[in-house]
Amino acid sequence: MLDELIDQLGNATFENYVGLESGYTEMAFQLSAHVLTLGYAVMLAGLLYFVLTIKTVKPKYRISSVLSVVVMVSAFLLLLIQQQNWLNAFEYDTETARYMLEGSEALFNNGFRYLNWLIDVPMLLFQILFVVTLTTSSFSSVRNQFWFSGTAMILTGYAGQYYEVTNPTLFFVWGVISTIFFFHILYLMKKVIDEGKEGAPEGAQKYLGSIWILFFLSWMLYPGAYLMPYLFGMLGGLGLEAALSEAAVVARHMTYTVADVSSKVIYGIFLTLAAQEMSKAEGYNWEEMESSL
Ligand code: RET
Repeated sequence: MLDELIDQLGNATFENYVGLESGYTEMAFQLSAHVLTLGYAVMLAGLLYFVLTIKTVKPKYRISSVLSVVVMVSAFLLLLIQQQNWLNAFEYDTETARYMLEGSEALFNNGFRYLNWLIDVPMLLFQILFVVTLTTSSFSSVRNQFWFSGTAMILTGYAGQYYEVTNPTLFFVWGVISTIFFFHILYLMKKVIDEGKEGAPEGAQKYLGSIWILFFLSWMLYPGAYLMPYLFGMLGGLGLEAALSEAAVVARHMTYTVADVSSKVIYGIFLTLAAQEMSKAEGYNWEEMESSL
């Protein structure tokens, strides 16, 4: 069955294979559409939060909020397009009562996400450098390494995702190369946070501790979503064919959305909270300034 589908769909991602083979029930299709919509709606709400709270921190910490604004705008636009891509890829067929690939304008591809990461990953990594004070590492060296490994991780993953159905070996080889860069990022981030905690006020230290846990868990979700067809295939015990199910597709959309909201919005909010604590400790107390107006 799979071979026949591969002839028709080539390097398309597995969402299309499900769309051609069995199609999506109303519930799976709408749940996906709604989760994708929630994703970009949260980015617009986050945009307002970061603009409105910018003055609650000392000017030297404000670049962090500015970078969150950049992340929100880019994510809003690309996630909106990602959702449109989902809506345009499948058509409702009254005979089977399924959304099918047949007759659609374009195939579905998660590539918009990857392009969004190309902007957002370096921004999210740079952001923390404007909040913490590094004790031993050099700012520009960490920044350059963040940029290099962040970009390399995404580009190799982007190449790999085209092969998730047609060539599992290539899919995994690109995935492993990408993971090496990912581990480098995790290592650097742990170092940055540990250094940042030294000398930071107690309240800020607590937030920095939470930021590490949030960072680790939310960034781990992305490789999980990349592997989703294989995770479902293993659960089914039948390899890739068993994974061609709408459950795996919905799970991937949900995982990406939870990851996006956590790694961009909640992370940015925690950085703002840490910067507020630091500002207060340095004599910049927004709440008191407000009440004296
Ligand atoms: C890929 C390919 C498979 C291996 C690994 C990956 C990691 C992706 C990550 C993405 C993070 C994105 C963020 C976006 C926020 O805007 C590329 C899926 C390890 C960690 C944080």
